[in-house]
Amino acid sequence: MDLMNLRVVALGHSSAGKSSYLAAMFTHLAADRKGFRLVTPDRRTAEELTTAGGRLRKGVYPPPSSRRTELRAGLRYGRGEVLGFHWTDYRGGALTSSAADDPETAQLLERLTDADAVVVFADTHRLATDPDSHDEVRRTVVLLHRAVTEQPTPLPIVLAYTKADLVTDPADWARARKAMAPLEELVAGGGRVRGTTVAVSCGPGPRGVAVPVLWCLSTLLGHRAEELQRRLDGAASMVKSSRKEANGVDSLVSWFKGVESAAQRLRFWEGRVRELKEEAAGLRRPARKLARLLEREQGGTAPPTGAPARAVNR
Ligand SMILES: Nc1nc2c(ncn2[C@@H]2O[C@H](COP(=O)(O)OP(=O)(O)OP(=O)(O)O)[C@@H](O)[C@H]2O)c(=O)[nH]1
Ligand SMILES: [Mg+2]
Repeated sequence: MDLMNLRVVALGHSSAGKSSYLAAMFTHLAADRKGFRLVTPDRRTAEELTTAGGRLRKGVYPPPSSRRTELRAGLRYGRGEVLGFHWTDYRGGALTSSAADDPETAQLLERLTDADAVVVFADTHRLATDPDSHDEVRRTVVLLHRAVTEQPTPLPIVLAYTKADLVTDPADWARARKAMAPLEELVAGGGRVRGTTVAVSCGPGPRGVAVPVLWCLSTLLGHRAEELQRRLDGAASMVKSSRKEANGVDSLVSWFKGVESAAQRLRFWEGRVRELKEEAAGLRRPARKLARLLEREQGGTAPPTGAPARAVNR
């Protein structure tokens, strides 16, 4: 995993709200959020997204495009860039056609197996009102299962219920979440997945827009910190064993045989421990702050449980 080149794949059917989300999310995070800020090297993309984001806040949505949306962005903390990621969204058709018929589907399958994180966009309103949308859920679950089992580390997956502002009736939420039950199980199941669910609204009074991307980035930063700790433990044990073996006789014998001596190994591993400690120390503060920002952004964004109002027995 390369923290500066993370690959985030967005999945969602046509008109699920992927492009609106990207504009709302970018606009929200391009402003300073507790010391973090999203930046993109591509000035034109930044302008387009913030213009679209400004229109969204006035209730003007982008026209449905069915075009793939991409974004390369970096997350800054203070003046340093902590993470860099590449966001690619896949339109609906790629989810339902077969890899043999559609090159975009074949590419999606490939991208999913080497994705560092996945965000699934589900149109809450459509799920509650259109039974046809339920088949697409099954297809997405199959694709994700495949991606998850081929991943070396647990995969961050966010299930984003979009257009949450349109769904106010708890019974509609109950229907939508029932349709998504297989995905919710996958996301909540732990094991090979680090998942969460969030209700997102992109229009005036945006809600939950930072959660999908921050969840992915914060989880991946945590993975990297764990990986560094494992490497550090390994290097420290090499230092210990080389130190035990390093003595005058070993140096002489090694020199004579023309092999690396324990003293040389010791110097190498001591250097490695220093490097790893430095890297781990550099990540610690941003990782803690990012987790705190995520927690703040996540407040009140859990999708309603949709439990129908219970009749009161007297
Ligand atoms: N009320 C409401 N409508 C939304 C929201 N997000 C998207 N929409 C509506 O859904 C339509 C499609 O949204 P897009 O963001 O273009 O969806 P998409 O997933 O990018 O669609 P394709 O690119 O065609 O696959 C918009 O034109 C809006 O009408 C939201 O948060 N609230
Ligand atoms: Mg789009």
